[in-house]
Amino acid sequence: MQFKLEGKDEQSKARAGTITLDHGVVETPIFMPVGTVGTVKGVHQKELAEEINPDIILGNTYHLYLRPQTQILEKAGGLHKFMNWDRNILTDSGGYQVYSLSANRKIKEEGVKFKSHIDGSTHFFTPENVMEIQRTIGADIIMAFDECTPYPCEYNYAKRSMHMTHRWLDRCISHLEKLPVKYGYNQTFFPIVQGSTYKDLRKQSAEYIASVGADGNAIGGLSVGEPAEEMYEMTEVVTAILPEDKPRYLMGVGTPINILENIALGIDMFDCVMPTRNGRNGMLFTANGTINIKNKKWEDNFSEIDEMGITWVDTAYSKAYLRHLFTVNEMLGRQIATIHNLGFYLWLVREARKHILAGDFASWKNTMVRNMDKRL
Ligand code: PRF
Repeated sequence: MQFKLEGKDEQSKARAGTITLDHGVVETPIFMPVGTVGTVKGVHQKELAEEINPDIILGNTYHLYLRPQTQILEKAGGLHKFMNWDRNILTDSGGYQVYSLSANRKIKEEGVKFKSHIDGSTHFFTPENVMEIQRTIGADIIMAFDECTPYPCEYNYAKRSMHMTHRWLDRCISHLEKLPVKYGYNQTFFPIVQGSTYKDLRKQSAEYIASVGADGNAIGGLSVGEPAEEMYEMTEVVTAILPEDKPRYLMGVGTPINILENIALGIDMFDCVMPTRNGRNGMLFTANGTINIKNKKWEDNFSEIDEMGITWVDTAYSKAYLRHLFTVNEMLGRQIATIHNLGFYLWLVREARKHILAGDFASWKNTMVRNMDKRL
């Protein structure tokens, strides 16, 4: 993997770069659509590639391990082939899903014992087997196995957990070295900074993570319910320590405003279920604020979904029609809203990149944040 910095904003810490991976070049800042279980929900791969056009998408180890299960992915020749996606994929390690989804989990030094959210069956994740699973899934970027602490989190718990995440990181690295790649292309590995909302822990964790010298670094444990200001403070502390010449990935963030603010703090990569999940619930993100398309006020509004026309659905359908589809619970409504939202998120990060390269990111960002902070 290669990261090239192409431009830096002078009034903020925003950067524009390129990450070169074996399934293509990723222009940063990037938003990675979430394809949890081998599909970006509701969007055909053709539409995803041609209309939304992300250089990389995300998959989840936790979900793919449970279904279709790793042996099926191995027989398929890896996730890219299985799902017919020939661009880059990043897999999250399960270090978050196991805490947010599974029942009766027990976290110990050895690993996490948990019950599947699907059938209640018992499973055990360790740093070692999570590396094996991610080798078999075959993503271009694979993530360390970590513990994402909840918010709020008591200091001593956060501290103990952070140290365990660091020990798990060492185990991930030494096990991964023993595991050859399976499908003929490289996989790069990103460690994850934890430390809850404590500045001293965040610093310590960032220093530890930086010291392992990975190709890229991630920040976890944020956007778990803390106020946005606290998230930005933590990002700032951590990006000051993580190396400049490696991409920085803020996991599970966030709203369009969160994304712009974190780009300004030096983050290069994002993922979040918000554009897809909220889209399925009828919430549309636009440059002028959010729309709840289920609202009665759109009943006879025959204007285009979004006059910006970022994706074809924006100008092909009216707000009234999309509202109707949600009212009668037609799946096309959820598909249209998903395409619109993902198109908007990708437009937003591409626009951020353009403004970083043009040298006027900070002022553009402030205007965008003001405009987007509305309900239409
Ligand atoms: N760890 C991992 N994945 C994540 C997170 C984390 O802390 C978060 C937190 N927002 C989202 N996804 N492994």
